[in-house]
Amino acid sequence: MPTAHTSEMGPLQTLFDETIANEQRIEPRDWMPDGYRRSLIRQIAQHAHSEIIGMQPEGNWLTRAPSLRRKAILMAKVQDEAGHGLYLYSAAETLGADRGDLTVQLIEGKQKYSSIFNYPTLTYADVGTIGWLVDGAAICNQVPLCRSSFGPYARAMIRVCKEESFHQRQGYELLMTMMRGTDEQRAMVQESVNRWWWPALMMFGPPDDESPNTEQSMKWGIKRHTNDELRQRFVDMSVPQAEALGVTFPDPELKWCPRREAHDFGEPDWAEFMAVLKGNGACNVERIANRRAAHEDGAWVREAATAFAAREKAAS
Ligand code: BYC
Repeated sequence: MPTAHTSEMGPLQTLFDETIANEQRIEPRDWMPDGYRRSLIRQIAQHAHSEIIGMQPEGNWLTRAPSLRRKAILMAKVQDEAGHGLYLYSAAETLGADRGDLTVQLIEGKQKYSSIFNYPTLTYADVGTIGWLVDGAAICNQVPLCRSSFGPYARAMIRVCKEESFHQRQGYELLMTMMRGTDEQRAMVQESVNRWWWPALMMFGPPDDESPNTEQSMKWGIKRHTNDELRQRFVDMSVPQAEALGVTFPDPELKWCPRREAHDFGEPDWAEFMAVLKGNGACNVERIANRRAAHEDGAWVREAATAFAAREKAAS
């Protein structure tokens, strides 16, 4: 027996379902189920937080870049990540979320950000490896999100993906340059790849049978592929790139499977993944402390901007 609420929403729900089935976009003013709105805010906020927190591991090397050219490239990249965070917070705002609230939820540990940014950057090779593997994984995950059913999210992803492709190529070029250098530089690249490979695979989320959100998100067209499908795609895409670079991945089970026409590979350490999600990774505490300090130190800027906007409004 439908409740008064569902029968009231019936025609709107039907229109929503048809829009999704016809691969058209849901826009902010359209009616949408509460669960769709909540799930989008959850994913978009987590994505925005990842971009902002993701500035820290690479930002760590800005003052120690090996040349002016590398410094300029890295500054531009880190700045791009800030821009991505801002587009994404704006997309979340079109769903009724408040940017200030989202930031508070992040610094109070109530909303997640990508596990990958809780690992330390120990050498300059990590800047290259993050570009190649972390931005590479991000592209693999985010290109399908350009077809996400929610308009503002999908449109934000188009620009983000264009910029991420640049990031990936700069990382690969940095590593290629190091691989053409000394034995010590080559060893530095291999050591860095060894540390980042497994965390990069974890970026795609838990295995499908342990992913509570995937099924519904796929039905709603928010996600277009499952976590395992994208992880497989990333492995297949990365193997020839590693060969061209002259590095190996730290996985003895990694090999081509002619039957599946894909690579077999080992299982990431899911216990480590869960520990990082619970706040126990190497850098969780530091990342949040830095973000909190930046937020508190920036209070005067927000106050000044608000006062200025109010004065301009009063004068007009
Ligand atoms: N890290 O049911 P599941 C970047 C959470 S930015 C932390 O599979 P879903 C870059 C998940 O949120 C990279 N948490 O979830 C930036 C869920 O928890 P809640 C960020 C993770 O949403 C700067 C629970 O685990 N990219 O690349 O269907 C420099 C169960 O998971 C992770 C995005 O955010 C993780 N790795 O799928 C360079 C892309 N994985 O919320 C690069 C957009 C899962 O239920 N997001 N969790 O408490 C997505 O595509 C999806 O949200 C995910 C997860 C594939 C990440």
